Amino acid sequence: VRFGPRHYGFRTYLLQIGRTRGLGQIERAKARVACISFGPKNRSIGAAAKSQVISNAKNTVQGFKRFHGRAFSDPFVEAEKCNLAYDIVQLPTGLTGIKVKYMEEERNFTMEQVTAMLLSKLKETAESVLKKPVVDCVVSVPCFYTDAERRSVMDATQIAGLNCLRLMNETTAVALAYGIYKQDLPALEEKPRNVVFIDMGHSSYQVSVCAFNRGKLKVLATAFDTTLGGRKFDEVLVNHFCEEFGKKYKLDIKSKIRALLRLSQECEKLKKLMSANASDLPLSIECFMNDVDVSGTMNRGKFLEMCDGLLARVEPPLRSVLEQAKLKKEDIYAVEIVGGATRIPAVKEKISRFFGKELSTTLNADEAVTRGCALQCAILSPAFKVREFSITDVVPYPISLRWNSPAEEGLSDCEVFTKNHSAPFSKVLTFYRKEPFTLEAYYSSPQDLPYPDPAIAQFLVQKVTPQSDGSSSKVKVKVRVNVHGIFSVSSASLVEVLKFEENEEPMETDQNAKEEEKMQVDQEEPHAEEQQQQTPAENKAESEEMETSQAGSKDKKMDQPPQAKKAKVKTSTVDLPIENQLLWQIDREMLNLYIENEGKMIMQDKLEKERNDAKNAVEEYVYEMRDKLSGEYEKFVSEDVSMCLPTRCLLGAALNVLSILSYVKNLGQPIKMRFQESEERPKLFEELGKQIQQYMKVISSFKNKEDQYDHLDAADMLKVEKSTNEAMEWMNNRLNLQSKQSLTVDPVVKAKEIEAKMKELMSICSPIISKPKPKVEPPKEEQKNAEQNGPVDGQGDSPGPQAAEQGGAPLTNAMCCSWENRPLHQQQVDN
Ligand SMILES: *[C@@H]1O[C@H](CO)[C@@H](O)[C@H](O)[C@H]1NC(C)=O
Ligand SMILES: *[C@@H]1O[C@H](CO)[C@@H](O)[C@H](O)[C@H]1NC(C)=O
Ligand SMILES: *[C@@H]1O[C@H](CO)[C@@H](O)[C@H](O)[C@H]1NC(C)=O
Ligand SMILES: *[C@@H]1O[C@H](CO)[C@@H](O)[C@H](O)[C@H]1NC(C)=O
Ligand SMILES: CC(=O)N[C@H]1CO[C@H](CO)[C@@H](O)[C@@H]1O
Repeated sequence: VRFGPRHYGFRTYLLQIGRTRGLGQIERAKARVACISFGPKNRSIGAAAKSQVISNAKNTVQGFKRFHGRAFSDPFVEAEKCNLAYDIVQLPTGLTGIKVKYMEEERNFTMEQVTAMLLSKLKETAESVLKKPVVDCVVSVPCFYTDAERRSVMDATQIAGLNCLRLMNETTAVALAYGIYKQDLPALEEKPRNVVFIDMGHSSYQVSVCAFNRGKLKVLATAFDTTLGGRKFDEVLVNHFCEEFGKKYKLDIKSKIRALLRLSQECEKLKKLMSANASDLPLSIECFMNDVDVSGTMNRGKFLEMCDGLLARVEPPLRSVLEQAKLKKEDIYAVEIVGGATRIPAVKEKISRFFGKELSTTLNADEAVTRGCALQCAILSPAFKVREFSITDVVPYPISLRWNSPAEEGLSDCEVFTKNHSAPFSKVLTFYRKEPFTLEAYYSSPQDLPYPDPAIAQFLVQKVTPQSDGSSSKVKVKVRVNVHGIFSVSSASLVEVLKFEENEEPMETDQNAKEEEKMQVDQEEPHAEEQQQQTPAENKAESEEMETSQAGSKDKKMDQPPQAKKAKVKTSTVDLPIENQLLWQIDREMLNLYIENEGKMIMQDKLEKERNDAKNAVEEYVYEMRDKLSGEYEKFVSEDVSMCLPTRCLLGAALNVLSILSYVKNLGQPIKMRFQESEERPKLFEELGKQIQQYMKVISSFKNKEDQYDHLDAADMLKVEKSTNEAMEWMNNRLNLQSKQSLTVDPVVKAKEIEAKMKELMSICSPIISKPKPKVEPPKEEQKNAEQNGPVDGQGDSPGPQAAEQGGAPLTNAMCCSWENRPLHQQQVDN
């Protein structure tokens, strides 16, 4: 899932296993528009909602991704508020929510709930395409998302009943989509290939530089402008025309949200036209406001002048990634661009000029991110066999811990993850304490943060006690940035020094050996340790362990806390509980409530859809019947049923459509049945007649002692004769009665009965008369037949079943191999 832009919507790829081919194929399912419209009886999600953007403007929400994990008082939210057609509100938690009228009631929804609505719809779409339950997903987010935003998206996936295997940075997803198919990447020991990825989408601009080796990608640096995107370019046009039309037609466009929305839509179209056409282009809207038609013109040159300020913002992130990664322009192998707004010629030109290079567009501009997510999902899912591809990402903002230091009588802090530190990653820190303590995590360079609050969370390490001699205990704390890019204090343990020495159980020695290696770091500095006991606040990063997100290690559950440290000789460790207070975290109880509510809303939509479908069915039925009653059904109508059929307006007012449907069907059904019976009856009687004739012929041939039947048993043939005569009598009788029956009443014999009669006759007669002649000396003709139908020699050229299978699937085998031994060929996926 690309947690994505507004216009191209919420795109999704579904992975399907080609069962017969044993190969994972990426198939594009439906692109979903990230739009939800709330109605009096149901919600519309996706394209259905987009059509209501103007007609139901106040209750149709889109472009809400940016509010995830944001307080209502956030200046960013404040600034966005006036551009929205729908209302946003401050929720009791302080977060931003949306306010809509749904089911005739004012309702406030959290952002997590709104996104969950989209995800639920996606889940449903996926399930109906795959015809099986879908639970796992990979969701992309902008690489600049902070912890609060990431957690908010994670919660949304939970509300939708999905299990998010990984939140993936959009930039990284693009890099994966690029790298996994490349056959010619440098070997592991060679110098990596550096590629810059540039993604300018609807609302933001992200740049990353990645180093590729065979089967491996490492993000070296990322940079971004969180508000530069296609939307800003549209705004320039909108503002221009608001001003121009304001003067020319004396209209205050910004006061009317509908007019503004229509103008925005037109400006977006105009912008796209200008990307392809440099001449003067018109923009005109009929009945725009107060019944006034408006029109104006624009051309690329003029537009570019107006966008000067925006275009100047293209370069800085490019420069930043090179600086951070310590690369020169010559070190860059290729510059790949994706995202809708990179179609703007001036943007492309700026980038190309900066790198002094032609830009590559090997990736699909709109779908590369989703494709990357789909691939990552395949890598993480045990159901697929995909080439190993390891991804190392970077931490975009430095993260520090702060704690109260009793010894120093104040706050101490330490930067645990520097900017562009590898991720996912965990570190173990050691503290010396006598009582529970709190660690406060925060982003340490707030000036770089596109988010107003640098706080991440507070972690209270509980149950810390002094050692038995009263001195400080050693507490090991594990901190990590997980696969989702979310920071946590994942575990803490108290190391107790035991008074006695004892041999460990043999099973544990392996792990102990490792443990001791790490511990030696401490033991090397015994003085320091003593000192630390006096100044308990001292800490140091004692060991660092890289967590690689290996493609091959699907079995490893990355998100699980590491196993508790095993005791080493002379010490034992006790796990300590950690209580965390995350910024803006939804508590479990609320989450459960949201899950329940989403379920209810899904049910309501289903009910409404059923009701609506039934209503349509009634209408369709009634109109079809009306036509036919005066047409082909006319002869079959006994009473004036047409008078009883409800009219369209009656239907409109009908509350219980389902009962109406059954009512009208009761009226219409007999007529329809009579008609259908009268269509089928003659055909079936004809068939039965033919069958009877055939048996009569055999009977007479047998009686004439013809060669062909002289092997048949006389008693059996008597049975055949009896059944055939009986069937003929039955048929004549029914034909006779039916011919006297009026068409306006039910027929004396139904098609089903004729069919049954025929079956009965055949079941008695056919086995008898088709008994094969005993084979004394089979005639030549029969022998030929036997040859053709007999087992086929696999070596031969004859198109036997085996050969057909091979002939039909030479490609299949080739693809199977290629999937298992090397990645899919690009073409296979593009197809
Ligand atoms: C919601 O209901 C309205 C009619 O009540 C219908 O037109 C619309 O298609 C429904 N939306 C969905 C998504 O079923
Ligand atoms: C929605 O939020 C607004 C603003 O906080 C509040 O005034 C209103 O009462 C809330 N409505 C509901 C239905 O909770
Ligand atoms: C550009 O637009 C103008 C005005 O609509 C039109 O006459 C012209 O044919 C277009 N040129 C191209 C290359 O599409
Ligand atoms: C990208 O995602 C990873 C998680 O895989 C996260 O640790 C990292 O901070 C993100 N990187 C950037 C540049 O945002
Ligand atoms: C490991 C690494 O690449 N570190 C770099 C991260 O970015 C800063 C600049 O912001 C560089 O100075 C570091 O060398």
